[in-house]
Amino acid sequence: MATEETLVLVKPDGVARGLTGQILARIEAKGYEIVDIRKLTPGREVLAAHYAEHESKPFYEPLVEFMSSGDVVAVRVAGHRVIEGFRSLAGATEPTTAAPGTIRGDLGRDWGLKVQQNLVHGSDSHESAARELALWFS
Ligand code: DAT
Ligand code: MG
Repeated sequence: MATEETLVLVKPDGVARGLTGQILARIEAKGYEIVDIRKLTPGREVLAAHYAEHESKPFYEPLVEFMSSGDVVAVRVAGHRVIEGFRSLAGATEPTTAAPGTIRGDLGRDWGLKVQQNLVHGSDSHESAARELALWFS
């Protein structure tokens, strides 16, 4: 059986705040493997494809604007049940209520903006992981 893989993004807030290393360290400390990694400022095209499910939502424009505002670090991470495992490491979407011990709970906060800046993205299913890895590592 092939090892499961997920896409992790350290978002522009994480990169700008100098938290990339801490976030990668948590992934490695958990025992997952960093298979590939790249730093880039994503264009609207990749973000529109990445966030297609949110197109009709009120936070969509602010989300695309935020995600294209600076460098992100895209990471291909491997391990048994890593999709679910990284979502657990990341914590809930809202950093205010994300559990302490999680990346968003420990390192994130609400800045009162139109979009939540919550440091990381992690694929939410096998289908999303396959689609997103193809998008960011093609
Ligand atoms: P997640 O990143 O936890 O999978 P999501 O896919 O529902 O969350 O949303 C994508 C991103 O959009 C999320 O990380 C932060 C932002 N976001 C989601 N819901 C929001 C809301 N109600 N208000 C502001 N920003 C939101
Ligand atoms: Mg999501």
